[in-house]
Amino acid sequence: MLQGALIGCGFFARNQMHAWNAINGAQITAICDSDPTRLHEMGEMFGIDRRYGDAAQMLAQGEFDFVDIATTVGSHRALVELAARAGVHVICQKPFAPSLADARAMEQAVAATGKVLMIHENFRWQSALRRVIDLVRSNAIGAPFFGRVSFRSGYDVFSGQPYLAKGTRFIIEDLGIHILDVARALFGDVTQISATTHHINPAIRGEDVATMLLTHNGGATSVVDCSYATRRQPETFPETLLEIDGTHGSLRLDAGYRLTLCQAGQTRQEDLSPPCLPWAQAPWHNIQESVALIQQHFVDALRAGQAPETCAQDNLKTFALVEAAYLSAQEGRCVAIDSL
Ligand code: NAD
Ligand code: 89V
Repeated sequence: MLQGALIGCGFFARNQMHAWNAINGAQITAICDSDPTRLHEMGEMFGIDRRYGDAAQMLAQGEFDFVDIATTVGSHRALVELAARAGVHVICQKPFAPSLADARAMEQAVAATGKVLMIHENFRWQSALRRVIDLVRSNAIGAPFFGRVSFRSGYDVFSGQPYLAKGTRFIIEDLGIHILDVARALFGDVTQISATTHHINPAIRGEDVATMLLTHNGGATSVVDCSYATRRQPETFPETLLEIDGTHGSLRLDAGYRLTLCQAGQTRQEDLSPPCLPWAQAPWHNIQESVALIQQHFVDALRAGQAPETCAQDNLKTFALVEAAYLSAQEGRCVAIDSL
């Protein structure tokens, strides 16, 4: 049984702790938060007695195989480098880092120890999206030449995550990063990107709408569009909707997790509604299920000695798209990814 320690006992970490409780092959035996109230609440909720206000002190006491970093992005580099010095595997929440240079340094720090750094990039593990990724990868519609990966909502994310309203960057860094990663999972790596952004909600600082055009290595073109300024019915938070055209068919993932697959002249529909795990709550159950799936994937990969799908080396490519999208929107030009 792998022994893990959690750093960061905030809004999202509760999902991670619920998920760890049901993971085969790993358990969380200590927790850390610099905020004593949050540390106490999490410790009581999950019956964890080893509690620390300081991550260095926790790691110095050892006995861990991995750490799960569930803090916001500003602390990721320092905590990942601390974990590297302690010689443990790391699973770290998205966004990877404040900058590409930080992300590259973090990747190198852990790689030098021979341990694994995986970014908790969970959207590609949502069961509805995973079904479509598997279909595309198994050539069910031939070679994809067009894709739209779309997340549009008016849901109030700021009440649960107030920091999202305060940063100069918002939707590409926080949510677009997931949607760009899904585009990579579906269509492969990206050679160039063009982006526009809008700032609609006056109560927040950053951009809340982004529209991105991607050219993929394999030849597909995709549109990745994200909005938290869209008043729509049905409200689809937090669903990612898909339109994919391939040389031999097409796929649509519409609101309500409804899949339509057209192949070989036939049309088939599937209900891809995710399960609502016992500790989950709609509408977040879709994301919560993916947390359980990605954490199991992390443990399975460690035990098999294999690189997890969203290992640091892989997630650097998604993170580069975030940086490139901001550069493109700022300078009004298409950005080649290998120029970063
Ligand atoms: P939060 O602010 O609610 O919680 C972060 C916690 O970390 C706080 O309790 C804070 O006191 C603690 N912390 C910060 N620095 C620390 C340090 N150096 N040592 C110990 N404790 C420290 O944030 P959140 O909303 O839970 O978000 C955390 C991360 O999860 C973010 O990176 C966010 O983007 C990500 N997130 C991911 C998803 C997803 O679906 N993957 C969803 C929501 C949030
Ligand atoms: O997944 C996330 O990173 C969240 C949310 C879904 C609200 O954008 O911050």
